[in-house]
Amino acid sequence: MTKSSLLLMSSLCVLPAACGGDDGTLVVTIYGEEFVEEGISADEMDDGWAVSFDSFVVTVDRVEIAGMTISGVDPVDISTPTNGSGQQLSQQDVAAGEYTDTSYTISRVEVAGKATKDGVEKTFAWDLAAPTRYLNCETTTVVEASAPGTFQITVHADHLFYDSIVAEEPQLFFQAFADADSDADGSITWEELSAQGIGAYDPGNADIDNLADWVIALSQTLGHVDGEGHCDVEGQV
Ligand SMILES: [Ca+2]
Repeated sequence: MTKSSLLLMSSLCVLPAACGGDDGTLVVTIYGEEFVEEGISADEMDDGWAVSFDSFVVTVDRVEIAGMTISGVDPVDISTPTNGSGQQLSQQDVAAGEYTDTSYTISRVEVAGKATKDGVEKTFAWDLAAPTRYLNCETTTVVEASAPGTFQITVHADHLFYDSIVAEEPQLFFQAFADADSDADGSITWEELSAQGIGAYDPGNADIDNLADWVIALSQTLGHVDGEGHCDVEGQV
């Protein structure tokens, strides 16, 4: 084989599907880490509230990977314990190769749970329907004929309690949400969040003046890949 033909082959194989190699299995999963499955302990929060989730239902759409678009995925309750494996969204046969430039949409997050501190309990059930596109995700998914590849959408639930949208190392607080329970019936309703200002929370340049819009904005920071991998974010797509 001549040197030039070798070069030609290697350049063609930049696109995995063009390599003509074996197929492998690509599995797409979603995982909420221990924060969703087990809750966020008082030690992990910065104001001593402990948060746990009764349900954390995420609707994923338009997963683009390996030249495919996976749509119509059923919503998944990621609060179901999985011992670290997450839950499967899809399984497909694809050409073996290394895949980058992945993206996906989280179109809805429905979260219900409670927070406790010093014998006080506050419940919440919020429907966060703020479609968010996560793209240019920082990960490489390797699919081999002999070994399946996994692309994990990782949901960082603790971000819902950040005290800043822009800080490098925000703190985790629940007190402002607890204080929003204006009728003191133990349930923090969406109407109560909408009526409450954001206090000392830092919205950066975002035009946010109530806790409902605040938690919507934070819900658009939940999506990651393969643990700590970041993606670019486009809101309201
Ligand atoms: Ca209330």
